[in-house]
Amino acid sequence: NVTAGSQQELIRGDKSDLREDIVNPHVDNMSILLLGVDTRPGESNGRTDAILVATLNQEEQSIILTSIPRDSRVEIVGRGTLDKINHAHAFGGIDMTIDTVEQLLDIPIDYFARINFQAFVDVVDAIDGVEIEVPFNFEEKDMNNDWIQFTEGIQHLNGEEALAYTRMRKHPQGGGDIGRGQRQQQVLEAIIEKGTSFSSIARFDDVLDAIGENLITNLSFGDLVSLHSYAGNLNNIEQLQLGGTDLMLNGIYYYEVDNESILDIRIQLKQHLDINLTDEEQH
Ligand code: C30
Repeated sequence: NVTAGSQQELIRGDKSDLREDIVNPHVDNMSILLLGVDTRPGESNGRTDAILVATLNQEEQSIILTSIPRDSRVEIVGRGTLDKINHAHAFGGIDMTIDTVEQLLDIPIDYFARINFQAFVDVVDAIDGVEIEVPFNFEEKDMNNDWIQFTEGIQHLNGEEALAYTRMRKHPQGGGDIGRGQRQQQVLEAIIEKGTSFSSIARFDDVLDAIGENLITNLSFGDLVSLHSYAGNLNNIEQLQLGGTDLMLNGIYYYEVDNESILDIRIQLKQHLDINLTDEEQH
């Protein structure tokens, strides 16, 4: 089994506790937790500032990208406390993050891919950049703290530019962290669509080699190859956001996720994964 990036097994093993059988990425509907961490070269662990769940439906050939705001106040599974969801990664790594996301959305998380800044830059550069519709003029810093200027309109972004675009949070028109989550979805969609344009598996192998330890995943190389061909027949990518409100508690900012929105997203994702709804969800 050829490895992709750095392989990491989960403590729970290959199968989510919410699954009867192991999921085969070549034929089954499945979910992938995509995590972007803010580690700079030489640093370990880091904070999961980008948290997205991708669900894939084989029959429809569709993907839903659900963005989970990093400040969402949820129960951290294994600690039993209400805290920001991105603290799960600091306390218990990917395992605790997956358990927490599974409880929040009530769906199995079958696979994960965690990347840092450098891997993100490498992925985007490996596909020769992405086309992004920039909504307004702004500037943001790159990894070396140099300013990058963004101009409204459809722009071609290289890896460094795409990273700065997905990090931008403080511009008055940018919608804060929620707007940032939408920009991450926008860029991910562009990556997935563009990713289909490089067809050679050898090239794909080079890309993964370059990313090396900056990508940590429990997907095998074969799984990634099958995802790549899946992307080639893709009909539709939909984006969902968790609704909620700002909350200040003891001087700390949280995003209080709206219960109706959670219920609504659970239903949509279960239907997309072809998982039975609970009695409550059916009514
Ligand atoms: C089939 C499919 C769907 C996938 C196949 C699998 C693969 C390989 C997919 C590849 C793509 C993946 C896995 C993507 C993961 C998700 C994404 C979109 C990641 C994006 C980039 C990334 C690696 C991490 C995200 C980093 C983010 C959003 C922010 C970190 C601000 C501080 C205090 C200030 C600071 C200020 C800014 C920009 N910064 O950046 O700078 O730490 O952000 O908000 O914490 O910091 O606030 O005030 O000090 O300057 O304003 P940050 P901050």
